[in-house]
Parts: sequence; C-alpha cells; structure tokens
Amino acid sequence: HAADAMRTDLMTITRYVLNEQSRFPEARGDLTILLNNIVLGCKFVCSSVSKAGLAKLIGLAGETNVQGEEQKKLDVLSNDVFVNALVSSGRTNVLVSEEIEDAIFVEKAKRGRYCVVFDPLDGSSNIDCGVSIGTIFGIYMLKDGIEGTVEDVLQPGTAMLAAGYCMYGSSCTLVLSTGAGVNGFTLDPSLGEFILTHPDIKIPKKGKIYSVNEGNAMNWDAPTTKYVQNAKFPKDGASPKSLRYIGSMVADVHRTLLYGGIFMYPGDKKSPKGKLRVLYEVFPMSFLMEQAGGQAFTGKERALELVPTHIHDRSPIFLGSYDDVEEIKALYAEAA
Ligand code: P6P
Repeated sequence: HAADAMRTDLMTITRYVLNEQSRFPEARGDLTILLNNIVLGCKFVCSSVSKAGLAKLIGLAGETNVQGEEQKKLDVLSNDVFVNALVSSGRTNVLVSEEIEDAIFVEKAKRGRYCVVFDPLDGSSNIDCGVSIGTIFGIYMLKDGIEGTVEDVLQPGTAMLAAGYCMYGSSCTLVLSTGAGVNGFTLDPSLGEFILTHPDIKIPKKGKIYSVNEGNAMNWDAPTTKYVQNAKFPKDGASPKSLRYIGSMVADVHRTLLYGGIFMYPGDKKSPKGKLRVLYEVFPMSFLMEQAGGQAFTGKERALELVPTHIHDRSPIFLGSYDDVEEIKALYAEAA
C-alpha cells in the first residue's frame, strides 16, 4: 500500500520542501523559493550532461557549434546557469562557486538572506567517458537585511542549514537535507519533477567498502596507510574490504551513503590539505553523512567544526559509516 501511495500520491521535492517549511511557523517560504531555483539548475545540467555525449556530433556545450562559435564548456555553462538561477531567486546574498575565484555579492535589489556555496559540476573531467558527475551545494543563512561579506561564508559547517548534491548518472538523483534527515529524489523526465524515491536515507553503521585513490599511497601518512593495510589484510580473520573508487566525489559519496563504507581523500606529504574543497565539497557531504547517521573527520577534528580561512580552502576528509570512521579516528588519535 505504501509503495502504491508513493506511486500515486506524488511526493515531489517542491511538496517535500513546503512540508519542511511548515515546521517553521515563522518561515516566509524563502528557502522553498531558493531550493526551487537550485532544482531548476539541476534539471538544466541534467539535460545538458545527458546530451554531452552528443555534443561532439552537434556541437553543444564544450564544443564549437556549426557556426564555429566556441561553445562554453559544460562546467562553465553549468556555473552560469546556477549563478543566474540563484541571483534571480531574489533570496541569495553571497555566492561561492568552485568555478569563480572570488565570492559573488548579489546586488541590493535582488539580495536575500541565504549564502550558497556550490560546485556546479564536480568531477567534470569525467564527462567524456560517461562517468557520473554532480552538483554539490551548501546553504548558510544570514541575519535579516545585512549586506553579506566574505566572513559570512567563512563559517564552520555546523552553521549550514541545508546541503545536497545532484548526481547525473544513469538517472538524475538529488539528495537533500534541510537538517531533519536525508531524502533522495529522482528526476522523472516525463514529468520534469524530482520524485521522492529514497525517503529518510540512513547509512549502514558499518560497511565493507573503502574508497580512496590508492595511487597516492606512496605519500600517505601512517594512520591512513595502516587503515588501508587493515582493510586489505584484516588481522582479526575478517574478510578483506572491497575497494571501490570512481574518482567522482558525488558518485563515490552516493554509493557510500547507500551501501555504507568509507570514502577518503586524505592529506599526504605532497598535499597536506588533501584535494577536496571545504565549503562546497567537504561540508555539504559531511552534513549529509551526519544527517544520515554517519560521520565525517578531517584527520584532526569533526569535519563540520572546521573554520575555513579562504573560500577555496581544502581539507583532508574521511566520511561514511559511523563505525568505519571511528576506526580511522582511533588510528589518528594513536599517532597524535
Ligand atoms: P583524484 C574530481 O576531479 C574531484 O574533484 C572529485 O570529484 C573526486 O573525488 C576527486 O577530484 C578525485 O581526485 O586525485 O583521485 O583523481
């Protein structure tokens, strides 16, 4: 009966967010409008990415079209669509995009209360081989009526009020948390609507998968090296873990969220801060993991408690099943 209800009583993402909004009597619907504009951006990117393969034939994004005009690369195009969708929502104040060196300060006439940090097309280097890629975003709220500054987005992840990602793969899946658990929505192209398909996602307490780029093993520190060694040659007679590494954060995190296990991008001798960016990769994914019952660790502290000093700061990250992250935390505690 429940399955039938899900089929006929369509829980669209818009309806879900409106329901969420009703939890806050003082809400004015601003977050609903903001999220609707983010959803619009995701629908556009989903449509463009699915055509990317054809781009080479008909000269869409990233190629020169029949008129020989240089088309914008898909990640630049996606960035422009998100910036326009966010600014035109009239609900944003400061924007930080992976694609843009400096923060964007929305003009007074269109200013709202929210700061959005986002990577419009993370993993875009994987487009040409058809690997899933995604959009990642996080949302902070400012006090009413103030003019945002960079300091307003250099906040710890604990100050985020919502976060999510949209994965462009075999289907287009948007995973969102507004602070009361995690829900997954799948785009029904025939309706042009994201429909609730993964209600109240909880990550398994422990998993059998570890996800890391083993190509960096030469530069790893002792705790990471030991953790991976234990995963491959377990001392307690348990069976070894499986290694799954797609090299596209949204895809690796989505699998970790649904199947359990740990995703790691450690710091190492070459890059002590690792590779992934704090504001629009580490924080949103850590927020989702905690909301789904998992956890996220930087090698030194709870990832969400990090305070960034620059909008494109990087941080090492270990996130996923609660027990698996506990193991790596113990190894770092030993080494401290
Ligand atoms: P590496 C993609 O370029 C990305 O930013 C993330 O999506 C992904 O997790 C990571 O880099 C992969 O990095 O060094 O393993 O290729």
